[in-house]
Amino acid sequence: MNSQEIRYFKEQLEEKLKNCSNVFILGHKSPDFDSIGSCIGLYTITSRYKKSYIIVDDEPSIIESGVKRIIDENKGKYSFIKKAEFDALKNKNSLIIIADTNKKNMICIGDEIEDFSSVMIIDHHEEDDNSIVTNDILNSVQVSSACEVTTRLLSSFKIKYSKDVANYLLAGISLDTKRFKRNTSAKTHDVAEKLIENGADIDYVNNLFLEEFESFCRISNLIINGTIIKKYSDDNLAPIQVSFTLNRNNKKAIYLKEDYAKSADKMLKFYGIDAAFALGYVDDKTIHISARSTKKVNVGKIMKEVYGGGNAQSAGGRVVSDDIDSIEEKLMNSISLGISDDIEVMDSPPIIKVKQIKKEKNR
Ligand SMILES: [Mn+2]
Repeated sequence: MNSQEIRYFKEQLEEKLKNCSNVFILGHKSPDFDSIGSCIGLYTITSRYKKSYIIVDDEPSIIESGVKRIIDENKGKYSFIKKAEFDALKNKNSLIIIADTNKKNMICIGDEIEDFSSVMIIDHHEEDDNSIVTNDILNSVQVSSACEVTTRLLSSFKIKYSKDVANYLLAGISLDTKRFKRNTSAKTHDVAEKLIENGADIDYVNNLFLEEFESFCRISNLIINGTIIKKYSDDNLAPIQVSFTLNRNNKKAIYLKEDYAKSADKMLKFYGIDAAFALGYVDDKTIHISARSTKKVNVGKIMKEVYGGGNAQSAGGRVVSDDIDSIEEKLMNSISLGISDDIEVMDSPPIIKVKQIKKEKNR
């Protein structure tokens, strides 16, 4: 990506910013540091011209903690909106800018992107049949990250940005280069140098990574220390698999509310579970339950029975109790409520434990 391409794109962007009614910036689903950093960097440019919004439609409880911290720290500063708010604010003169992806299936607005005449993309990923068609795309797989491109755009606009913005952009580059170990060109270092000159702080970036790692450890610890998987069906070929995650080695252990949500989410994603429940304490007396499912099980119905509510695929609940076993039992006994009538619940379903690495006896 040479300077001429950056300059050309800058001119196109400037032109579109003058003519549009408002601006919507979005990255890919399940935002990472590169996605959120480039969105914020782009917002810094576009908000000087027109009212701008950043669309993040993911449920806050399952957004990775470092990214969530960036969003939470900036709630008042940038206009973060959900897809539903976008639907209310969009019009035919809106400018849509997509960062860190070029695929329709990776963005929360999906095929609706085709309804807009002004769509611009800043990316560093391969294009394919699912890519959004637009002339205004600044994309090269040679480039480290969307944040690298965004930083170059900021320089070409000669826009001064805050230390915070510099931090987020550096975090994005740091993530996608695995700390400057891959996809790193002289230009990447050049851009990083500019960010550091603008106040980016390596300690802040390292802390963001550390926070993500600590969250990963807590969630793994919760899952490994006591997830059981039950199968429900009268047809052994395709049983419905439901997981129950609870720290069985320390039932009084306290986790963050989002740890339960993320645990349930990970069970669906990595274990191919149809419905996942995670429960445990959020303080010394309150039990929190998070429930996630695919289309086969209505967890909202189940949670309505068990101290909570929600929709078919995402629900939760809270109860003050010192008897977590009975809460889990009630949950297990209510499963049939969320499973369609043509599937029977087996009398004594087999239980599988998520594998736990055995502790070495001799050290
Ligand atoms: Mn990226």
